[in-house]
Amino acid sequence: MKPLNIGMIGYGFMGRTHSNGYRQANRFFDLEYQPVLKAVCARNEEKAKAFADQQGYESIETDWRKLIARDDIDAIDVCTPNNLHKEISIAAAEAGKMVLCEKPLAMNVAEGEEMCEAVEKAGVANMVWYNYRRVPAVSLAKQLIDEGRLGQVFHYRANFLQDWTINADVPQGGAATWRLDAEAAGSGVTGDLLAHCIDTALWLNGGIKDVSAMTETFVKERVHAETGEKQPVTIDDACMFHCHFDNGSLGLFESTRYARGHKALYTLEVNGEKASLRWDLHDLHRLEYFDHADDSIVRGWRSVHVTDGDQPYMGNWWVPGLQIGYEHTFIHQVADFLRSLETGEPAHPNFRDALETQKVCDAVLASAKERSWKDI
Ligand code: SOE
Repeated sequence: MKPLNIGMIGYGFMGRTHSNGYRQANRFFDLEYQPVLKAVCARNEEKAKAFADQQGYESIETDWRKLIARDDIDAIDVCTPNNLHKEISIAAAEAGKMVLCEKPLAMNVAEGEEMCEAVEKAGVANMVWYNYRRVPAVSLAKQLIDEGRLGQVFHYRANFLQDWTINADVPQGGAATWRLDAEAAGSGVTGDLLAHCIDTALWLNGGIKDVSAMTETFVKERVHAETGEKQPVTIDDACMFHCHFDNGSLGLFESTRYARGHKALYTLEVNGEKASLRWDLHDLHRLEYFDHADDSIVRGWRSVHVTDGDQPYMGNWWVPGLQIGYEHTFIHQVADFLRSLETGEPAHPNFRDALETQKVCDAVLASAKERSWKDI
């Protein structure tokens, strides 16, 4: 086994999902490389220590530049708020480290371009954590589309619905609620939620040509968690857009944090000439599939329980019929990244792929602001 020494920066919810991925990948996939949890970095020493103890990191740092300078680190995992992605990723690449960056890639396209140039110039492996591609049912959707089973695609539809910011007392900023602060997040639901839908859509259905969008900010002012001051809210609380794909199909996307009753409902549907498919994160091991070629008297939506050994990733897990969950998407992403180091074939989505998603996000926000169609 070749060790791959990981240095993680940040220790929030995503830090836990990635750390679990690093620990589990070799237990279920036969791989040449084995991640070693070398160090975690956070400004607060006590919190970094507690995270290191719980997740199994060997050491801590409180200054990310020191972590990047360490000779015993091969790969930097950027799990910070979005406003630090660029600076850390570029510094890591310049130091010759591989970079795994949380989504969205950057605050905007200009930053994303600099990040792509840095990793490409340094020639370091890079990847962005758009994990939903690696839900087995979503990977199966990709396989069915690539096999041509849907025929010409007419419609692509996706939603990502949450309800956790309806209460106007939820603050913005700070460690727990930086996603509500445009200074730290860049945007609201567009970069946080729609970016997932866009990444999956580009992967399943190809490039997007142009977009027309609307956004809304329902709660206009919130207390900032760090200053205690009431400040205007400048993120988008909800965003909808429609678009043309390069393949001629029409896209319809919606995300919000104000859909009472929905906690993390990511759904997608693709309608083709010959067949349709749909998927729902709350029932993530199922792929719904309708094939018009079926005998008409039994034709209907099938609910495929994606747990069989010949379905994506499932041969590495339990026995047919026993399902897996959200955390496994990160384990799959680690396994695919480690495999890419063996084969020399880049893992996806890499920074360049994520820049395409960023372009769509920026165009969506510009379209909403200017109330006009935007080309990508
Ligand atoms: C926001 O609540 C969030 O945690 C996103 O930041 C994640 O990317 C998404 O997968 C779940 O929701």
